[in-house]
Amino acid sequence: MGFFNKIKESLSKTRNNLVNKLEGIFKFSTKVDDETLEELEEALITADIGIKATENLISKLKEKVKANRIKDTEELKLVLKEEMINLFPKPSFNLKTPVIILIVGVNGVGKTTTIGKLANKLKSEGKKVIIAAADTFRAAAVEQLAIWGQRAGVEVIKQMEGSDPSSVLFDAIQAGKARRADVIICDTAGRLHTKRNLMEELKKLYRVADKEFPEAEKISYLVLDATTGQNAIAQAKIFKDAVNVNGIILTKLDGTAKGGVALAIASEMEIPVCYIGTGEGIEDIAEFNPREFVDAIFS
Ligand SMILES: Nc1nc2c(ncn2[C@@H]2O[C@H](COP(=O)(O)OP(=O)(O)OP(=O)(O)O)[C@@H](O)[C@H]2O)c(=O)[nH]1
Ligand SMILES: [Mg+2]
Repeated sequence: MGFFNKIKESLSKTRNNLVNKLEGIFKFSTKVDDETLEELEEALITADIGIKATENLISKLKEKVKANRIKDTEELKLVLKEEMINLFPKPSFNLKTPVIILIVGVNGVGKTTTIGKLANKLKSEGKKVIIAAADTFRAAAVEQLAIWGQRAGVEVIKQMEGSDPSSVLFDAIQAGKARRADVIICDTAGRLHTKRNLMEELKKLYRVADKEFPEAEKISYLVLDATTGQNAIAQAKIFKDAVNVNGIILTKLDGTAKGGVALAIASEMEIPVCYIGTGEGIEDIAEFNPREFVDAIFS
């Protein structure tokens, strides 16, 4: 299956959700009037696009309808697509190496799985990758990551369950330097005893990365689960306030009708979505491309 077709397939429920609503609006009339825009606004909000992104889109559409004298709903759809694409901050993919990538997010969103996929992808692009198993809190987390490391053919640096996460990252950095790794990807816990603990722990990992490998680039990706819809935004805000977040990885787009949340994230967080997860397999990750994403929703 081609790359675009795969994204399209994983977005099928999202597409049905949104497109059915749009068809419902456009069914009775192909004429664009105030009522059309009001119904469209409602449809977008209920398609998980969120209030802010929806208001943004509707106000742009109103301007365009007036300026370009848009009377036809087919034309309106095209403008809507373009404005959706414009909502996304541009992701940047010129990963400078060596780089330490911290993967953060609440429990169960897909951090460990994403690390397996990302390690595999970067390795296939010719990068030398090392993984740090710094989720030492959850039982079996290290073992789960070790299996992903095996699948990807990438070394996993680990310690005993319960050991200090920053000490695992420290070890991984030493290993990375010794083996001239391009990329060190660090797993983190999604849950500790309290939220404050978790953020303090993450801050400590950032400090260790800066101190032990100052010449390396540091990137942190926040992993969000698309199936949680608007709740993902709430999570993103908590992380963004506490630690530096450079990009978002939106997982589980397959099998959810809530893919529209990508637009909500784009306009509320002003953090680029960098990758999307489209399944549980090692190949089920793609660099996020706004046009491709919007095309897949509408096609
Ligand atoms: N369908 C689908 N499932 C996914 C995707 N990414 C992850 N999963 C599944 O989500 C579940 C949780 O994934 P993990 O990678 O263990 O999540 P985590 O964030 O590391 O969880 P904790 O370690 O408990 O914090 C697993 O069953 C994964 O297979 C995706 O893109 N699509
Ligand atoms: Mg995990």
